[in-house]
Amino acid sequence: MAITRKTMLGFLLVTAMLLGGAIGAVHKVGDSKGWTTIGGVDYAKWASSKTFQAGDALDFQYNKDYHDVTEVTLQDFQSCNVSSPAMAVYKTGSDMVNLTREGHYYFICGVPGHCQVGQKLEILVQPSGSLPPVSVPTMQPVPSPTNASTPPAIESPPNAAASGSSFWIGSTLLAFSVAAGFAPLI
Ligand SMILES: [Cu+2]
Repeated sequence: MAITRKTMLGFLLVTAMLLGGAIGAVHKVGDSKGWTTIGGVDYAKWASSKTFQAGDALDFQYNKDYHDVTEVTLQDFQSCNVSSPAMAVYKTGSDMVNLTREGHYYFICGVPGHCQVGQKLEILVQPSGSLPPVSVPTMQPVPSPTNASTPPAIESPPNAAASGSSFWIGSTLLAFSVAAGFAPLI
């Protein structure tokens, strides 16, 4: 019982750590307004209100008939230039862009005129904690659950005490019922 609980606790801790490190946060660009030219969304302000880490993702939600997501260089970002080959273009209207590395990312809308009116997003991605390589985080969480699982071993005595007391109560009840059963005979 105690071993099963410890094993499960350790497994959950490791899983949580791996998920936390591998998947990261998803940031919906522009929040409820999405990726648009409508409503004068200030994407620089939006970005400055967030913290981006390697492993996070950007969720671009937009009408694909009117917009796209074009990843460009700093130079093309500053000049709103969509004519040179882009680093990446997303067009589905619901695009998840994984921020796999730290550093700057630059996105603009490739539809003429949209970048100029503010549909442009610069992201600075911070390193994800102190665990950049994939193989290291899988090794490091292992000692923690072992340490963390030491306290739960204390749970065993209370369980034993509980089952002991219930046995005692059971015996007492049995004794009473036996006594009650024999009472008429006495
Ligand atoms: Cu657009």
